[in-house]
Amino acid sequence: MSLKLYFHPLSSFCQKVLIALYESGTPFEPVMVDLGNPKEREALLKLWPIGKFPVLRDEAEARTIPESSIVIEYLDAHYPGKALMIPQDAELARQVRAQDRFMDLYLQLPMQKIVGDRLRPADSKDPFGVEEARARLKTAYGVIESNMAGKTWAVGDAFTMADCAAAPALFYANKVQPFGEYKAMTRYCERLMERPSYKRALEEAKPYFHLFPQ
Ligand SMILES: N[C@@H](CCC(=O)N[C@@H](CS)C(=O)NCC(=O)O)C(=O)O
Repeated sequence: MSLKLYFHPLSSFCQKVLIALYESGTPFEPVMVDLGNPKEREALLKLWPIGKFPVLRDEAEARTIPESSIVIEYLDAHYPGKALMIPQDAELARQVRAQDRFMDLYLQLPMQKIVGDRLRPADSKDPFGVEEARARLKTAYGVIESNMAGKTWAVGDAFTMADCAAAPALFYANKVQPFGEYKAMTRYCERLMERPSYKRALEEAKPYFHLFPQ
């Protein structure tokens, strides 16, 4: 098989790409990476020295593609399946990319900061950084709440890369900082969790949920 996805089922950025792959139905070989396993970590670092996943390897073209959004762009451009995650209309595509950046930078990253802090040793915590992350999440929640009022998906009428990014980011963000009164965002998250592509990614992540620091 030409496409290999280096990933872990629990990882939110990996789930973002899995959703796109399940939406398009593009065949790929999943290569699960346990970062706690020195050999597997080494293999990932060889592919992508930054050591973060997901990473897509296209053996047929001898190309290595890191970065979740770029992987989705690559799949749409080179292996289009039954659904495109980036619309062909240039203005809609811009809106999708803008929402995708928003979900990654202002939801995923602060959520990761809070989760990451829970995994730090007791004498290396960063309470100031965590407070900053919580404030950023609250602001992001307000923005999403107004964006999602009266809407089904983040941009236009179709499910796009913006929704791929939003699904795992919202799922985990709600665990570290519950949505509370944000009704439109709560309903959006529920819709995302019912979407078959994300349902499948979540099912596959379930065996690893115990690794998520509560
Ligand atoms: N900007 C990257 C972020 C990827 C990322 O942060 N992945 C996390 C898992 S969700 C990771 O690899 N963490 C392991 C580490 O940082 O060592 C993307 O969009 O793919």
